[in-house]
Amino acid sequence: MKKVITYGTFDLLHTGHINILKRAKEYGDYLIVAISTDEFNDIKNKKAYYSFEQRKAILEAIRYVDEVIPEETWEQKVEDVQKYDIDVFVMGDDWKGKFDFLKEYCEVIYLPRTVGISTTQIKKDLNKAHNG
Ligand code: C2G
Repeated sequence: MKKVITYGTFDLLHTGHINILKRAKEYGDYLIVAISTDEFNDIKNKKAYYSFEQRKAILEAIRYVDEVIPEETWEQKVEDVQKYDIDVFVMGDDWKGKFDFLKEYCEVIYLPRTVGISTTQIKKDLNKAHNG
């Protein structure tokens, strides 16, 4: 069984997230998503609208996702790839090159981001609509 892993916050789920999950799954038979905990989001300076539990439940409902694990540190990726016997690591290309150190453990793929959508933009648009 070919196993794929990807990492992220996946807050306010949108089609950019769905696209990368769908495409990541195409590289194997089993997709693990390591979703950032609220504590790790603090380290990433990201404030998610949904809690870890909510974001985890939402991801587990997606047909392309087979398993969701917590992402708690930047350093856990090598351990995860070995522990879960991962063949392919996939990330959006805003991360291009950042995880090439994983190439000695698995295939590393950076996929083009979906243009025109982001959680940050959604929040901005909603604030504008609400505050006029
Ligand atoms: N993404 C995308 N297109 C978008 C928005 C996001 O392809 N329009 C991808 C990102 O490139 C990433 C994934 O969706 O691969 C999740 O995005 P985020 O939740 O923003 O994740 P990020 O904060 O980049 O966290 O250790 C890695 C980090 O946890 C990645």
